[in-house]
Amino acid sequence: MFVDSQRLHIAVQKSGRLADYSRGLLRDAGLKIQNGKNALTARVDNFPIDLMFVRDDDIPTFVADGVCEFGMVGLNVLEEFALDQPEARFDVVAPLGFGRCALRIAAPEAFAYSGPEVLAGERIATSYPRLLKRFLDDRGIDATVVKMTGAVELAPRLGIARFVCDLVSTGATLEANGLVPVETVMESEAVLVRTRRALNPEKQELSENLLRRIEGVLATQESKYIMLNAPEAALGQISAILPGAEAPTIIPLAGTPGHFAVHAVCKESVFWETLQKLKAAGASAILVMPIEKMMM
Ligand code: PRT
Ligand code: ZN
Repeated sequence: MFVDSQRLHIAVQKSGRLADYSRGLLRDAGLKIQNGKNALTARVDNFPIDLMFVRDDDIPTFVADGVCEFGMVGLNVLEEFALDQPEARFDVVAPLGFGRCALRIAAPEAFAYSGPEVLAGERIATSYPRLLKRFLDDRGIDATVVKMTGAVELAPRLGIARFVCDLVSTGATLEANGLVPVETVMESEAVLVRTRRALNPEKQELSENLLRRIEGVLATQESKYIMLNAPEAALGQISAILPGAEAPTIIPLAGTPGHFAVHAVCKESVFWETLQKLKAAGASAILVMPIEKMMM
């Protein structure tokens, strides 16, 4: 693959569960990505950045080798790679909030599972042998790890292993195969990973700009702007309920002494329950608005 050393390179999954989210996040960060879904690379029009579309399994290698300065990949893939290559030079810079799943050990429905010690002497099929081995070693359990590259959930039916250790999101796949999750090996989501290799000053500046933009997008995804009215006596309680808000703005309401408008940026999810609590505390005319852009 030809790599232009003057440009910054971001490795994203070509197709699969992370592909659309990864491109979407970069677009939201203001990168104008040229089209061409089947291409190996795409140029960004408004920055000296190229995207590389690859298998997710190759992303840690590309970033560690410095072929790509950044990558977006599941923490599960990254940690499995890191256990194999402890010298690999990369840092996780930010969790990205998509691709959430958990690597879980599952047992046949009929199995009376009482704790990890029952796994001793058993066979467990997985695509994540190092993560599983670490889990077992940490607990002093000696089991046989059977590596499979896909269709792990079929292993018990095929007689390859009694247990499986696989990624789970909804749990439907396990259930359809008569398996129940019994242990969580790790929680995972997509992360932004960055090479530890030194960058030249221009690339360094660009990469900081990119990071600030991505952080801005991530912050706005959860954040909401809340406006409400409240009597003076309720202001303390209301400020305490507002999720993730620092120092709300409090403005006197014209013509209604003792009443105030409260404006706040909430950096955590605002649920219906939150609104009910605010109302119960004395708030009225509560408005929750999305935030389009934010830079702290
Ligand atoms: O082609 P390439 O190698 O790039 O892709 P891939 O096929 O290896 O990966 P892909 O696209 O399937 O997954 C990419 C990443 O998405 C994973 O590394 C995880 O970080 C994340 N992710 C999130 C998942 C899931 N959720 C998930 N549910 N990856 C896989 N699954 C599979 C799981 O293996 C099982 O087969 O979905 C099934 C279970 O799903 P539920 O909903 O039935 O529980
Ligand atoms: Zn893969």
